Amino acid sequence: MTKRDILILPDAELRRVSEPVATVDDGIRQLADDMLETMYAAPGIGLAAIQIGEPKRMLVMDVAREGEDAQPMVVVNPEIVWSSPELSVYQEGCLSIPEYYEDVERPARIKVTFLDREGKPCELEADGLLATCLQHEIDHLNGVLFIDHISKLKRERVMKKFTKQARFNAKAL
Ligand code: K1U
Ligand code: ZN
Repeated sequence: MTKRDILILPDAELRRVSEPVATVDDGIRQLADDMLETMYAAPGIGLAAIQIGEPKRMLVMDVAREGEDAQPMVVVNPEIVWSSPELSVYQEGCLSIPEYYEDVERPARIKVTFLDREGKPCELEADGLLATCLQHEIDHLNGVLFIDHISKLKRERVMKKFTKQARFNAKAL
């Protein structure tokens, strides 16, 4: 397992739409292991492949609470097949937008189909943090970031801050 670098806003790769995974093979399982290693080290509760520069429709998650056993999940080619009309608000963060948190409103419950790390078709009904995290990660597969769900004013402020920081880092190299 290898810890990989996480792309940071405003990296243009984060806006790329990821491609479906054709076959869940050893290469995909290796990538999933690298993603889990990277997510736990960050630390985070989710990670999409594009966040480490791999434009593939796959994500990893672990929403276990502190003190509970780890519950690593590998989710390949996810599709949201149902969303509840009720919404819920959760304060979200993103490993690609470090130290910025904002309330986001999303469907409270969703049903998702996907392939697991063995390539087996699965269906999952999720609520709470699991539903929020799944929607956040599936957005990444479509080049969407959680700041796209907040006000234009707040988004422009964040973009400005991270663009300035990236210019400063590039000069320091
Ligand atoms: O996609 C990502 O960048 C990961 C992101 C997932 C997420 C968090 C909150 C709501 C929706 C989706 C993170 O993991 S941010 C870090 C974080 O939430 C966290 C870090 C340490 C302990 C607990 C949570
Ligand atoms: Zn994110």
